[in-house]
Amino acid sequence: MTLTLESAQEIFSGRGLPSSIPVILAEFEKLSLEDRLALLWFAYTETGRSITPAALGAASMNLIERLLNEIKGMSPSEQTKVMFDLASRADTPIGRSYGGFSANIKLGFWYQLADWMKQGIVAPAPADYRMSEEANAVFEAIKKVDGGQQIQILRDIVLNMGYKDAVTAAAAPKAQNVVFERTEAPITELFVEGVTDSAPLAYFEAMNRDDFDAAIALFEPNGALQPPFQEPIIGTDAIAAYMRSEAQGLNMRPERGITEYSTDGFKKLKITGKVQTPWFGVNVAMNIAWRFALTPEGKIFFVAIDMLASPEELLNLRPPSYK
Ligand code: ECH
Repeated sequence: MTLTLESAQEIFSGRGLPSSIPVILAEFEKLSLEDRLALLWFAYTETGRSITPAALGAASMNLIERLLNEIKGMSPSEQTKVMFDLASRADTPIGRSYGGFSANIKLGFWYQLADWMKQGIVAPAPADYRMSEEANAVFEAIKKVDGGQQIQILRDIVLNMGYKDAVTAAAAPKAQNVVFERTEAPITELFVEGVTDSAPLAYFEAMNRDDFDAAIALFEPNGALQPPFQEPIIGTDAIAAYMRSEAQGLNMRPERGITEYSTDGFKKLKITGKVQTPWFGVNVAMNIAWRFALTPEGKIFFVAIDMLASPEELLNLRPPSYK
């Protein structure tokens, strides 16, 4: 039996705690628009996760400067309407532009608005707004998960805002990747307990240098990468494009791993560790698992990236029968 994409997706799966993120996101979707925006404001300003603005290369925001200035020049009620329209995914010119932004541009857009809201330049969240009971329950659930999961929730919500259809997606400008300037030296000379295979180690080192060509060279041509809560991205061209847009400036600190062998010569590795996003730098360490399938020649056939449900999961490497 040889490994397929479907069977690779199953490796080491079902051995961890289920994530509460999809549940929280589904509950969030049921809230009124007022509640959603208020909740985001509280989650962003009160959970104490601070964004490191230095990470955001000045050049990148030029791409949306016109749009941001347009919003800045609006009356407070028009500004509020823009935010409501984005949250409700309304078909408006701004909603369409936003729908075509890359992930980091969407985050940068809201980062700028949040900053202007704090300064009173853009209509702030009404200070006396009282969230519904349901919204409070979602907020409490968000407070209970760790920092890495909190920022993942914020990111998912921001990515799903705005108007999106096939036409908008196809017309989206391709070259609008945010350039993150590394504020800290990338992590090098990794020692990963229990892992001696060169492909995963070379993968982490290349990713920590933003050397995506080197990372891609480690994959099988029809290899696949599956980001957290997403479908796999198949083929080295698609993975390269994804990495250039989404994986810049990440610091990966894999800590330990286990290997399982298949009869067909494939190797399966599960490696856990921490990842920092340039948005939050050292302020937030995400607990991550990578599940690799390597071909008999040592190429990466598949890698899934999972956001772990709790820090204890970092040590949860043994198959159930070993416990
Ligand atoms: C305000 C109120 C009104 C509404 C809104 C507001 C603003 C909200 C703002 C939110 C900003 C949120 C941000 C979140 C950033 C999250 C980043 C995350 C990154 C995770 C990356 C991972 C990487 C994994 C990978 C690995 C690989 O090996 C391969 C590649 C890859 C308050 C105005 C909306 C401003 C900035 C969670 C896990 C490890 C798959 C990429």
